[in-house]
Amino acid sequence: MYDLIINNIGMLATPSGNSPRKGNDQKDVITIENASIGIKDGVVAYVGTSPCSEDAKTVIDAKKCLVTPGLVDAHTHLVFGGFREYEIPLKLSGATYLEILAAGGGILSTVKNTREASKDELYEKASSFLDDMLKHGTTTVEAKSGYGLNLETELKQLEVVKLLNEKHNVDLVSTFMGAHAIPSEYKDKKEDFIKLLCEEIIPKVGTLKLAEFCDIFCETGIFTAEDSEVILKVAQRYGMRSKIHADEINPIGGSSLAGNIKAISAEHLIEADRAGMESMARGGTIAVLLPATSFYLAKNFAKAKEMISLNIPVAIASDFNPGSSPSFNVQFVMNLGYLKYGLTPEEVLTAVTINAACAVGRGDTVGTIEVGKQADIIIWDAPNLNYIFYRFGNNLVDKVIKKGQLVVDNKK
Ligand code: IZC
Ligand code: ZN
Repeated sequence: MYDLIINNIGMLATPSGNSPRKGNDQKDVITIENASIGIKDGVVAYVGTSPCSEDAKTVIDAKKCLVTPGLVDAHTHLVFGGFREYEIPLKLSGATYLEILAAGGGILSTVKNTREASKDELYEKASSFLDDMLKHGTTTVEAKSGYGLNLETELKQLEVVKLLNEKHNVDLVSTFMGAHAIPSEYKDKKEDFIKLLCEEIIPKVGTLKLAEFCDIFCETGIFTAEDSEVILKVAQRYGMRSKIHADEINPIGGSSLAGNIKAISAEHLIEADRAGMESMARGGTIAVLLPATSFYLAKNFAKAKEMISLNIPVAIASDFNPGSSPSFNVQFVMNLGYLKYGLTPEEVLTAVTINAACAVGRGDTVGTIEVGKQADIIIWDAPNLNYIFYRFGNNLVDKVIKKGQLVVDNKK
């Protein structure tokens, strides 16, 4: 007796296993026609071609449509105050992302808004984003802090993530990113800010167990690769695994460092060079690529195919944030993965499911549809996998099942 059965699946498409898929294995997606799935206690209990005939509390007819694992968004800055549409005229008059930041705008304007917002306001705002993300098929979301840049507001952001994880249907994974910018009160005193991070904020976040990962913005004018190593090593001592925003605008050593310290992931990598990629391949670091940011900032696109050819597992995520990627639509970044990186639909599906899950330490529980895995499943308004890359710009998700419960029914 299952709790939920999905019958009449036209095409089930899923990667397999619990580990990041690299090289030729990135495109190794299993497809089953005329499939059925049985779910018990929130977990997949049967996958195969014979229709589940047993009684179940709920039976869903997939009407010959595509079914995939729920999407994992491995890189977001979910919790923030305010928005930044005021930057549009600045950008139109030629100001770059780093120039807006250097003038006290960009991240620093979001820091001001996030410091001023109450915990309840931040919670309600992020919770409504998660509602919409779920309707677009996203069932697990990584969320970075980094709009506090002081103890009080970093903790406020991380506590909001913790609460959302307890209350919302979407699963959250928490990353501490206090090293996201130099706050204005530490302008020209970067060393003092690093001291604050290492001696006060990281120990507190670690002791309170508010984050699984520590990330840092390794970029010109922000943190060098040397700063990054110091900060990430302190965070490691407090149990946080390393992630790095690397080579987004300028390649200053972030990807090489990521491989050297065996970071779980390096993210962006728009300008990563061959040496950096080779270091990542040696270190087993997952590339988390963010094509909506390239699109929105009118920058180059990361060399995803080269990374796959070097046996680096590639994940793709939204980078949802109020500045460089104000969209959380993972379907759109999937489209860009095909159109701009030149990846196959199978490589992209792997990038937003199992590889993304592994990039946030969830490869054992989500990212594939297999017996024993958490039942996070999308029924698409699409007959096959190619179709969702073809009909770009539309929400093609019909239903979402999260931990075995039907939580989204977009056509109802
Ligand atoms: O708020 O601009 N790149 N951090 C690094 C961001 C983008 C988020 C932001
Ligand atoms: Zn980011």
